[in-house]
Amino acid sequence: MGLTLAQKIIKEHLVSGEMIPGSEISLRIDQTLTQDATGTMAYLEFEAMGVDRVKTERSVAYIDHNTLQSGFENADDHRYIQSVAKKHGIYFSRPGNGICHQVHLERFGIPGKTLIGSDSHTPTGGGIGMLAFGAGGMDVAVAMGGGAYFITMPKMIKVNLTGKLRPFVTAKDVSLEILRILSVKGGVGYIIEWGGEGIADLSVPERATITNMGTELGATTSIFPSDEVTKAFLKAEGREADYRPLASDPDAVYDRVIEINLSELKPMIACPHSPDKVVTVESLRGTKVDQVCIGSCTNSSLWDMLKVAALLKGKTVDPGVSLSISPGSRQVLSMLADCGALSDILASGARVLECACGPCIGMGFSPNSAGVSLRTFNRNFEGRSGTKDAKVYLVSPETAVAAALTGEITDPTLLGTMPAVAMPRSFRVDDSAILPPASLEDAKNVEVLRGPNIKEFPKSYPQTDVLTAQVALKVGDNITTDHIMPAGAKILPYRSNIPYLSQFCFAVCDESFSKRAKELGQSIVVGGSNYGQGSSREHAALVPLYLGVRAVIAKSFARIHVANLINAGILPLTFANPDDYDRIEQGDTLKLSGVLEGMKTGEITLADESKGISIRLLCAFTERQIGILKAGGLLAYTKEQSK
Ligand code: MIC
Ligand code: SF4
Repeated sequence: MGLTLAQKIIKEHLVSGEMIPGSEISLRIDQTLTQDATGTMAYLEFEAMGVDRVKTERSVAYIDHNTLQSGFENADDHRYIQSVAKKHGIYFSRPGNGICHQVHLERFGIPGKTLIGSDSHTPTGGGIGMLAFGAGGMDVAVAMGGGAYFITMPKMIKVNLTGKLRPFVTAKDVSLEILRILSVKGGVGYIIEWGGEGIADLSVPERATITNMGTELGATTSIFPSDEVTKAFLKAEGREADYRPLASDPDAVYDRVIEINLSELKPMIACPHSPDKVVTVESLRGTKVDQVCIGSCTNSSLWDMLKVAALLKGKTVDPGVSLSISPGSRQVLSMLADCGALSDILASGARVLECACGPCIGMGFSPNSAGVSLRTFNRNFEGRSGTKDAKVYLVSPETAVAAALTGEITDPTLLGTMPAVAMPRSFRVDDSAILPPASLEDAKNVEVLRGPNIKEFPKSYPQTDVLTAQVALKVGDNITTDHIMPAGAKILPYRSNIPYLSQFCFAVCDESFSKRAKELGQSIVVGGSNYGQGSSREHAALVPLYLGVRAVIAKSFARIHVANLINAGILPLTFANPDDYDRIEQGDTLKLSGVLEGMKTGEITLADESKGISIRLLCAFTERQIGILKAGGLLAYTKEQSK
């Protein structure tokens, strides 16, 4: 039986386990990336492991999230990351150089390699044929130290593309279409491989838009083959030597095959507040728009920006709309400047922001009260923009421009003829904003610079056999890590200050949670299905840990978050009968007993002492995970193991 492309790369990198879907495997990791919002914590964890120099082929630290310096915190954290990178063998991409995923694709991504990044959109690398995963900072720290990365062996979905995209219909519309088909839960437990004759016309940045948003499906990762298109992209980056053709075997077997005919696709739009609430743009025609934001790791490539510039050329943004454009990297921005496209953008009245995440993570550009914002980003979770009652829609760059010019949601095909856009054959390569690490010899003298914003890591708790605690919070389905630990300009600077962050934990759902959890001392959170979807931020586990959350009981969990809970030593359990979710109320006192044995047998009984009922809970931990939970988290476990 033939193998899929992902299975081939897994096989090449397999350290332990068997490639049987559902069982735990571990992989050798060739490359890692971090960004600044998760990086500070990841490098503190790396330092705690006591490894001198990274053991990966390439590790890169990017600064792209916390670029608004309204106090010393971000600047201090950036200095810390820069110095720690220099000392330990990590490349450092300076602020302004671009969004991690865009720059990594341009300068470091290599087909067939494995990559993990402390950011959930790391699967962007799948656009170039990498097997790339989003992970918690602690897992990235372990990989930098030479440790393997553990995942559950996924099943395989193949998406077969036929036909050809029509003008004004884009890769983003393909992403939205697959979200419409599969929902934000539909990819959980799967790797999504894209193939079929339709991929031949998709450039690497377009493929990367699609693999980027595979994250919103909950997929383990997404990947495209490495072919002539990949080769041309690498050549344009002056990296043809990194090319390697890769494809799945003709007789590879998939668990599910989905067909999409590109010729039939229409411009699509995701409505508030979930990336899978997808309808056609046409159906919302005429809705008034206050703000349009173009950029983010999903849609900020040169190809996207050149199309935007061509559509804006000679036109002016509607007076009722504020338009922001953030090119994904310095390479993209400088090439826009070189060819004059930047002038077309500026002349239209757009506000050009720096090459960073910016509005996507609420770092400025929050919409007006109850404002309608159309964004080319990948997430529109409630409150993420910084304005709680804003209505954020996700669209392609073409649909974004149509709204910016008309002031309302407009099907871009109504704009007339799509201007011809030519991509250069080679890109402007300037790596001066990527600082290489110190040599082994010099590294000894590099001082790691720590600012006062770096506070202690929260205390963790080895698992006990009995746990009695109150339900401090009960939440519904699809709770995102933006609910658990919000981001945004006001909070993000404190990603290395867990005590400060803890005030905002779950604030989107219940502002009194933080105080209540602290007063309870130890508590349990109850959730619905797909609990913890979205970001890879381990803060969504570390902050609850700090507040005394000892277990989360949910109908089901998102992949990265459940790994982060285990790494933090918090017990994730699921209901054997999902209807039992309805029987528990916030404030109930729950007693878990026989936990240590139950972690092995896979079943733990819970007594709801307030209701006088008992409920069956399930878990499926591997021996390693049991070891981590018993030790009180991955850091404690790693220390124990190295004794
Ligand atoms: C996001 O898009 O939510 C982020 C900010 O990039 C996160 C990482 C973080 O919370 O720092 C992600 O996607 O993992
Ligand atoms: Fe940055 Fe947004 Fe991409 Fe996250 S999704 S990495 S915040 S651009």
